Amino acid sequence: MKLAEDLLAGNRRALAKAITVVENGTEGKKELLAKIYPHTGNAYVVGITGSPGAGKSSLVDRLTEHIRKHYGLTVGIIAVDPTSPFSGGALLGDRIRMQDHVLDEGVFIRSMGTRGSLGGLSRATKEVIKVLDASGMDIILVETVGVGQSELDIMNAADTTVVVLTPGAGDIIQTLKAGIMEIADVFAVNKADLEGADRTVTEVESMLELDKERDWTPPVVPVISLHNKGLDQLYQAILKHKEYLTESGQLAVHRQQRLKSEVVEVVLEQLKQKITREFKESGNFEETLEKVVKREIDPYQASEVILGALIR
Ligand SMILES: Nc1nc2c(ncn2[C@@H]2O[C@H](COP(=O)(O)OP(=O)(O)OP(=O)(O)O)[C@@H](O)[C@H]2O)c(=O)[nH]1
Ligand SMILES: [Mg+2]
Repeated sequence: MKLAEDLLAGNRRALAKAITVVENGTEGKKELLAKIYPHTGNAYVVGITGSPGAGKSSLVDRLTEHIRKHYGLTVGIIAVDPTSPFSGGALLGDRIRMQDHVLDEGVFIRSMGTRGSLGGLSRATKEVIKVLDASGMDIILVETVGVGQSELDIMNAADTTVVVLTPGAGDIIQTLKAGIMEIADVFAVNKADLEGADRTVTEVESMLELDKERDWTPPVVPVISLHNKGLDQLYQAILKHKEYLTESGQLAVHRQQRLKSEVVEVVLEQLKQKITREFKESGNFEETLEKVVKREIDPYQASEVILGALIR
């Protein structure tokens, strides 16, 4: 398969095309994923999440530049926007901010919208991660706004999760409500040029102190994306977490667990597709549904008829 070969050789156009193929589920997706899969597992995936407007995109942009300049590593960026129906090269806001990277061969940016299904978005994100990984990206940054379950699912694909907060108690409360406080491996208090940043750092630190059970205490790093401040401290905190995961053996364990549950996810997804397909093709299914409507059989009995037909 030429696309897979070109991608593995590091060709950028092939990379862009491959992402479109896995995202749209077009023909060749399964073959492509099968070909590239043995070449995945090398990239380190960092999730960046936080409330709307916390400065995630700015931070991803600045951090990418920092990593390129000082460490020479290649960086793949996936900006996931669950509120946007659009996918493709880059969304407008990101395009403006990220234009500096356009000429940098070591950076690849891709924005993803929902295209109708939130669950599908998290699946597609995981596949785009594999494509970037196989293309040889050293680090993959996944930005998503932390507001709901599907975003939590997306962050589940990350080795290290950075939660971005801003000064002021309101942001901590919002983050707590969204359930993303507990998924943080590292906290970045962005916009530390604004008033109250020190207090926010202290507040988060004392919250973390209450939980003495954990053997990794997330560092809280003040950052000013706007002025390129704190970027190396943040990067070092990410590396430290990576080192902790590696040395404790958890990195391997987490990755294995993720892959195993991914298989279940894919099986369920395929089953769903198969059922939907058969529903459309077979009159029997319609008949079964009608029986439920007429209260001749109940939904459980109907599901047994349908599942029975599937494994026939
Ligand atoms: N004062 C200050 N403003 C910042 C800083 N970083 C980002 N901003 C501003 O915060 C606003 C939001 O930044 P974004 O990077 O778009 O935030 P985001 O979290 O990606 O936003 P969404 O993706 O829409 O949720 C912009 O106006 C930025 O200029 C900072 O360090 N200090
Ligand atoms: Mg953003």
